[in-house]
Amino acid sequence: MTEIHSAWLPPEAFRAIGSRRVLVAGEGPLVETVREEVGRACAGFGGSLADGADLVLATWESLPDGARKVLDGAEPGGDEEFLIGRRGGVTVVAGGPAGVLYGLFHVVRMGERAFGADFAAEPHRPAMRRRMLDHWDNVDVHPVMGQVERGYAGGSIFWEEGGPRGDLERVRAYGRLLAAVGVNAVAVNNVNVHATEARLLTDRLGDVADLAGVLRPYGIKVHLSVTFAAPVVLGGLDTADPLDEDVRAWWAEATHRVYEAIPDFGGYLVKADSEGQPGPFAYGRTHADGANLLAGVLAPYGGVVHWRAFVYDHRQDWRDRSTDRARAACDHFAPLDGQFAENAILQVKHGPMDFQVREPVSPVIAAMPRTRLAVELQVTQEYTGQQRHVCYLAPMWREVLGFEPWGPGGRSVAGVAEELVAVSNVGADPYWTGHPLAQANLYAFGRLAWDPGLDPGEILDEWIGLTFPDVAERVREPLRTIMDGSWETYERYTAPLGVGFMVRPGHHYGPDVDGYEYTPWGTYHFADRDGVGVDRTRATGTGYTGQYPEPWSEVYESLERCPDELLLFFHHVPYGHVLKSGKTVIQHIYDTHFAGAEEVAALRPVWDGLAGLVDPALHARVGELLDEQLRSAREWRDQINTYFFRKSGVPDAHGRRIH
Ligand code: GCV
Repeated sequence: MTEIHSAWLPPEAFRAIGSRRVLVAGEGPLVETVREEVGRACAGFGGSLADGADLVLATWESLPDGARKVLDGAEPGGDEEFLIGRRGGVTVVAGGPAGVLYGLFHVVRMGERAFGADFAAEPHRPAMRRRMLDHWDNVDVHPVMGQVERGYAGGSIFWEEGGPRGDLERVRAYGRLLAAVGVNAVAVNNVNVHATEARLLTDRLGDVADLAGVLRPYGIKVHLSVTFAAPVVLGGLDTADPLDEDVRAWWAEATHRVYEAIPDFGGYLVKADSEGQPGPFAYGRTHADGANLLAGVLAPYGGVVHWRAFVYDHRQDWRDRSTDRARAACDHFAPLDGQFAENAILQVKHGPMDFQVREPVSPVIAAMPRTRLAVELQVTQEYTGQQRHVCYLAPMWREVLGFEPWGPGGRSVAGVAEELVAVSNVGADPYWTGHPLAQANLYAFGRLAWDPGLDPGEILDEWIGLTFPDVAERVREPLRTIMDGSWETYERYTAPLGVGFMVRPGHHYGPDVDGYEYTPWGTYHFADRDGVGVDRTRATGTGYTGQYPEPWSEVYESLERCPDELLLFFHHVPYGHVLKSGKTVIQHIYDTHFAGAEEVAALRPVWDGLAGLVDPALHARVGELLDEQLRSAREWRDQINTYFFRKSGVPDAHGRRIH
């Protein structure tokens, strides 16, 4: 067992509730969880769980008449919705069972404000129907990827060396943290499904049921990544053809057994025909055929299949300039719009490539109006510093969710997507996330999935207030300084102007400008002595810009109109090309890389100033990581600047040291 860090739910965060007289009314496991939480808080802070003179937390059916009046006769909404209001010294929260749970944590976030001046009843409901974390956790330790693929926080909280980790207390604590930010679904194994993991669907199902049992009281459903080849590798059939009757019967039987073991099982998650995973292409079938097979067997039980759109050729020839990985998802899936079953959800990475620090929004999001979509984010920091660098990602996610694919005033990504999914950054590390400050990313993901309109700075403030309740006012400004702009700082010292992928192949940490340039992965920058960038225009390039509706198809096509930060994603330009900022591309590269590394150097003294305010072990951990971040940022600065200086021969206008 590892020590469990309280993250954003330290006992102190419950003081306002725990020092009051609280009534919890209603039945069922979720309301029981609320009762337990309030009971524990009251035991700690002198309140009582009984009469509700200060706070009522109740399901609609159990709401006492007096309390109902406080809510001004508002009508009940869905299971996850709640209303909160305050009148005459009583705060009332009422909703469906999940709504009461979310309402409790809302009151925790409000703290004393929940018990101050009266306020009229306000409804709260999640913007996204499903708010889900995908764990890329392996049951067996994978020889290359380890226990958790792209995991930077130690082992898995679910699995260890071939079996369940067995620390269900930790899983329960995880569920509690997730419920507090509104997450309601978790996929418990890697989308790359290897031999042992495949068996979670059959003879190892009991291990999944154990996790479901622990997460259920927090309103979290368990989902499972399955291999499309399961009928062959587990069932002994000679085909996994989605249109074959025996294949369908096998999946139907397997799914029936899953629901016998886990009646509220969420569904399957599938990575098919992608990076070596099996899929319907082997049988000449489409991805809609594949997804609909699984949707069909899940439908009787209310389950869903999440089918990933991350499909591209990872064995392409770098000499072939016509193949463009960015195009692949749209090329594969847009023609299938309207063909997916009602309970099939297409899970689309937010950008067309792979979670780079800066990408345009995936064109798939606008291209499939008749398909249910989940947008996938990456909380685990594969390409954003691997939880050794501070990189608060909420500002990036907010931009993605607020992007309007049909132009200003049109629907936003948040309005198109039904669900928000993210790859979790959690592991067996005592701080959950390796870097203690990376907890803020997990927190922000849940909050944005609930309300994509939230301001990232306010989310950060909220997280600071909950995580460091005793010293919040003293640590707030320093933490804002360190975290608020950290995504843009990270962008400055890594790959420039949206070009992406200048990381070391394989592990993806640290710079390697040409690391992927001559590989089959389709991630190129095409730098030569004259210029850099990928021509994705319709006029002279791969035609990718044509996958967007107007106005973006025109904006991105145009060298003049394309936003600076995405210039090299869409265009190949000479080093002397002048950006909207007035700088040349080469000078921009030098300036941002010097600036980014300097910004990182300024963080350590700010953090040092928090010594004595935060837990010493946490203080030491972050200090060490900031040192590594600075070392790495300088390495990035020097490799990128040197590379482009040597290619271009253009000196830095300010004569700074380039090697
Ligand atoms: C789980 C990237 C990562 C892989 C990951 C893949 C995916 O390529 O590097 O580790 O595989 O994305 O999203 O499926």
